[in-house]
Amino acid sequence: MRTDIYKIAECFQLEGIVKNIKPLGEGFINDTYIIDTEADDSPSYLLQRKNKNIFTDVPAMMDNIERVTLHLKEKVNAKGGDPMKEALTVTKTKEGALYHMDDEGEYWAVCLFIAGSITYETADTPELAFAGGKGIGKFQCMTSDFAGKLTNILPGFHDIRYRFKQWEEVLSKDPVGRKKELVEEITWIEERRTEMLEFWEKVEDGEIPTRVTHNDTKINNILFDDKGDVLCVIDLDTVLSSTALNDFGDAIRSYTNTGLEDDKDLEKVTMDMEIFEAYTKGYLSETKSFLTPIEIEYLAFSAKYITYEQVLRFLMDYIDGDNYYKTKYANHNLVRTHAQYKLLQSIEEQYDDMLKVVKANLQTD
Ligand code: GN1
Ligand code: MG
Repeated sequence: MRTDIYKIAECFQLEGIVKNIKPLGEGFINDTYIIDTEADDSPSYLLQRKNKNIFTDVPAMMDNIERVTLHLKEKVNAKGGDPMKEALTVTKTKEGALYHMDDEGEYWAVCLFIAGSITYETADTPELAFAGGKGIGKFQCMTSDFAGKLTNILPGFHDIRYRFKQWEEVLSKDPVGRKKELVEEITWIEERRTEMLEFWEKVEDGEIPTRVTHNDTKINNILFDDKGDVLCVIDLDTVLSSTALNDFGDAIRSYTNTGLEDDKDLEKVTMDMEIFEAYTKGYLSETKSFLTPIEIEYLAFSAKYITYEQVLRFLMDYIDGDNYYKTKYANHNLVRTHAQYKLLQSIEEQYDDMLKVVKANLQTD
């Protein structure tokens, strides 16, 4: 293990001498390590083994990331900001490539660790939620004039029509015989199918515009400085061209949950209205000048849409025999399904108030 990971790090253009490499975090998808270097003034780096089962075109993914980060750096430069802190920097291999493929065909990539940056696992104060909303809002504002075309490396990612296709296949195969115990859960999905498809049709026919989207807008994908201001958005693996609403909805799904994504105690899981309000305020402060009326109209709905999709994805993976998400115990994906469904219900109950909050935050200050 030691030699392998150190050998891989050596393939990249790192400043300074590598001191140690340690695993970092518990992502469901990639394996992440932090590389510390000897000298005090040489930077640390993040090394990741990209999950090639999920990211089936890592070269295209890295190319998307490089193009978006270069665009962000231009914007930061134009404002007189610090492009090394306010945008992610991809560290190339010694051969100048954006990734390294090891002897086993695994893909590795490195980016600069932004010194002094702080991350939070949960957005438990309105101030933090406001800052997070501003962070994603800024990202979307800075990329709103991105002219290039991003490769769609995750076809159908937040596309509910595509998810229903996967859903039907999994249900008809029922590979591990779990379907029979899930009559109620399957109804949760089916009774909302039309509502979700009606929304997605507006994206398909272009009524809802397509922009650069991040697609994983949890608070721990935002770096803050020591004053609590947003530096930049990280984990750009899933940058795609899609609707900005996905990013808003996914942030609400993760920020506002008063419980855990896999909470066994469903009493703890609700949508926190105060956090919703703060995130929306922060987000709209950066985006209301360019979002179109239909995007604003569907902002609150996107929280239902993405949370519903997550219920569907966890349940589908459970029926499929747990092949997509890493699980820690036998029915982990079912526990996740129930917890996300409880969150969805809480969003549905508070939906009218959510619409009011969006409206109230559109006024120009
Ligand atoms: C996955 O591994 P992580 O937390 O970055 C997933 C997201 C899900 C999330 C659920 C590429 O993200 O879409 O919402 O788990 N990413 C991918 O926690 O499928
Ligand atoms: Mg991610």
